Order: sequence, then structure tokens, then C-alpha cells
Amino acid sequence: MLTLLTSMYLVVRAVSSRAEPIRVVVTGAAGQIAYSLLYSIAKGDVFGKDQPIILMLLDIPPMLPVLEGVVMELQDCALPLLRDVIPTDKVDVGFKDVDAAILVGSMPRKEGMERKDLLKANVAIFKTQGAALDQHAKKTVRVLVVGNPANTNCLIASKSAPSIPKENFSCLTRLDHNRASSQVAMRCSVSSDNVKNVIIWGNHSSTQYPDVHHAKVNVNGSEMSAYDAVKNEAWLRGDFISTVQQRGAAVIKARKLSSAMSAAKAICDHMRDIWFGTKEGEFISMGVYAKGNSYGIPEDLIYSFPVQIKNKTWKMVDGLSINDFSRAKMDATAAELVEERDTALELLSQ
Ligand SMILES: NC(=O)c1ccc[n+]([C@@H]2O[C@H](COP(=O)([O-])OP(=O)(O)OC[C@H]3O[C@@H](n4cnc5c(N)ncnc54)[C@H](O)[C@@H]3O)[C@@H](O)[C@H]2O)c1
Ligand SMILES: *[C@@H]1O[C@H](CO)[C@@H](O)[C@H](O)[C@H]1NC(C)=O
Ligand SMILES: *[C@@H]1O[C@H](CO)[C@@H](O)[C@H](O)[C@H]1NC(C)=O
Ligand SMILES: *[C@@H]1O[C@H](CO)[C@@H](O)[C@H](O)[C@H]1NC(C)=O
Ligand SMILES: CC(=O)N[C@H]1CO[C@H](CO)[C@@H](O)[C@@H]1O
Repeated sequence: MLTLLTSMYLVVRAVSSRAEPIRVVVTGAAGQIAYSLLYSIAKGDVFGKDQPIILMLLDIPPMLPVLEGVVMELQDCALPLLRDVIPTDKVDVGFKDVDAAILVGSMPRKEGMERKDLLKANVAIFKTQGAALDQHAKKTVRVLVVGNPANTNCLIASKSAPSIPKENFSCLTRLDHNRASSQVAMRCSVSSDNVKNVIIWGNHSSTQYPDVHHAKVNVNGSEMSAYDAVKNEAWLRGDFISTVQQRGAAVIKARKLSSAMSAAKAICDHMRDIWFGTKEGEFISMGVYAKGNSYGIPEDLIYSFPVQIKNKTWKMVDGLSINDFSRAKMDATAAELVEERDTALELLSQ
């Protein structure tokens, strides 16, 4: 029996090590988030330790020399799973047959730039990239949008890729989710894996609502609600929320650069959960298409919800009780997204 199991194991190993490489594109590949992200992907942290990878690195023409440096460093890492690295400034090359797309690059706000002009530039980028995904990517591609404004960029990309299911698009709010878990964990003096089921609702901005009404904390081996574990309602309804909402700005103020290491880690968590599923009884936050939600959020939006993932398919966690405190905050962040969407759709139609 044991020999049978052993030989079955060896067969499985042999098959998986000969697995077809998957193709993963990262845009903004010459930027600072990508610099932390690419190594984790290439060494197997996201798609599995037995899954060979071809990395496509997309950036804009002036960044091609920098991208060459990134390619050299990836080669110098001598990673066995990394089968090829393809740097490019062309979307038709970068998105060709991709299984996963991580869209990090976007137009940053420049001094004196009007809000609408910034949105216009991003609508143009994500329209082009959505159309390229539609034309060149696998129809089963999973697309994660990180570049800000992430929710609206994600909506524009998915609307520009009508042949790919809307469910295959999501945007990153996992960094906010991780920040919220970590704040609660530190407050309770437990490690972060003892906190589960926090929720980020809405936009990836300072109006997001980090909600711990359904969160659980394991303290000394017994699981309790976050409210019981923290024992400080004023903090949970006040400083906790504002700390998570303002964390991005606080990091920029301190580092003079935006979050990169933690953003890369969150991207890995998000994509790994899509690939391998969430843990039984746990949910995570991601920005997804709001159609059919049970929380009264306007439907044609990419809004951050609690989701569970199985077999590479997410399902919204429905029917959680929402009190008045939460309701007001969920609606405020939705209103912001509706306004941004309407402007973006107007720009898209021009
Ligand atoms: N959703 C989140 O949680 C989250 C967290 C942190 C940062 N962000 C956002 O991620 C983005 C990237 O951050 P960063 O720190 O790596 O910025 P960065 O400026 O260091 O890098 C961005 C890269 O994108 C490239 N780029 C710009 N337009 C492009 C295009 N059309 N196609 C391909 N590449 C393009 C730039 O040339 C640059 O190399 C920013 O928009 C930032 O606001 C989101
Ligand atoms: C939504 O969040 C993004 C990302 O932080 C931000 O750029 C955008 O301005 C927000 N939308 C609105 C309408 O404030
Ligand atoms: C957990 O156990 C430690 C050590 O026994 C104790 O000091 C601490 O108060 C306990 N925490 C809670 C919340 O019960
Ligand atoms: C998993 O998803 C694939 C593709 O969508 C489908 O063919 C398969 O039946 C699913 N498997 C399970 C166990 O649900
Ligand atoms: C994450 C997700 O919902 N993926 C879906 C992408 O589309 C395929 C069909 O093309 C579905 O099977 C996946 O569930």
C-alpha cells in the first residue's frame, strides 16, 4: 500500500514539474510595486511551487531601458520556475495568451493636474488595455487592477473587454484588508493570522469603510468577536477606521513614496486566493462587479465586498447584518464611486 502511494506521488510530481507554463503579465513593470512583486511571482508564491511561469513585463517606451535592468535581475535570481521574461511596450505582445493580468501601471497625479484630466488619462489607458485583453488574452484570464483609481479603472477595463466575463475582473483592496487585520491583531497582541473576516467596503480611498462587525479574533485559543477581543468600541468606531482609511497617505508622508512592499504582498495574497481559494469559513475583501449584490449597492460598479473563492470563482458573502453605522458609511463610499463612474463613462464614450 505504502509503495503504491509513493509511486502515485512520484507520478503526480513528475507530471506537475512538466506542467505547461502559465503566462502572467504585469503592467507598470518598471515601477516600485512591480520591483517587489515580480520576485514573489517568479519564485512560486502566487501560482504554486510547481507551476512554471512566463512573465510578460509591460511599461511605456521611456521606461524600456529600466525594464531591461529588471529583466537582468530576474535572470540573475536563477529561479527554476521562471521559463521566460518578455519586456515590451506593446499591449498586443504583453497581453498575448495571458492566463493572469496584474495591471499596476496607471497615470499618476501630477502637480496642478485637474481631477478630470487625470481620470481622462486613466480611462484612455484602461480602455486600451481592456481592448487588448479582449483581443489577445485567454478568455479565462483573471485580471487584477491595482493602478489608481483602481475601482474605476477596473470597470473601464472590463467594459472594454466584452468577451471576457465581468467576474474575471477585480481590483485590489486586499492591502486595506490586510491593514485592518493587522491593526486589530496588534491591538489584541496576537499575530495577524488570528484575525479573520474583516471587510473593506467600497472604494480604495479614504471613504472606504473598514468593518469589523463580522470579524473574529482568536485570543489564547478561543475565538471571539473583534468587539469582545478589542474591548474598546470607541477605538473601533474612531481611530481604527481613520487609521486604515489614511494609511496610504501616512506611508507616503513617511517614505516620500507610496506603499510598495505591502502593496506587492497584498497583490500576491489576492491572486493566490483566486488561484487556490480562500480558507474554509473565511472571507477576504476585493473589488468586484456589484451586480446582484444583496447589500443595496448600485449594480454597475466595481465595489469592494467580502468574497469567498473556490475553484477560481468568487462568490459574494451575502446576508451579513448591516447596522445604521455601517449603512451610512457603505452608502457614502458608493456615492463617490457612482460619481466617478459617471464621469469615466462619459469620457469613455467620447
Ligand atoms: N489598490 C491599491 O491598494 C494600491 C496600493 C498602492 C499603490 N497603488 C497604485 O499602484 C500604481 C503603481 O504604483 P507604483 O508605486 O508602482 O508607481 P510607480 O510610479 O513606481 O510605477 C508605475 C509604473 O507604471 C508605468 N506606467 C504608466 N502608464 C503605463 C501604461 N499605460 N502602461 C504600462 N505601464 C505604465 C510607469 O511608467 C511606471 O513604471 C499607482 O497607481 C498607485 O496609486 C494601488
Ligand atoms: C476612489 O479611490 C481612488 C483610489 O484611491 C481615488 O483615486 C479616487 O479619487 C476615489 N474616487 C473619488 C470619486 O474620490
Ligand atoms: C491570554 O493569556 C495571557 C497569558 O496567560 C494573559 O496574560 C492574557 O491576559 C490573556 N488574554 C486574554 C484576552 O484573555
Ligand atoms: C471548476 O470550474 C471549471 C471551469 O469553470 C468547471 O469546468 C468545473 O466543473 C468546476 N469544478 C468544480 C468542482 O466545481
Ligand atoms: C474569478 C472568476 O470568476 N473566474 C471566472 C472566469 O471566467 C471563467 C469562464 O471563462 C469562469 O469559469 C471563472 O469562474
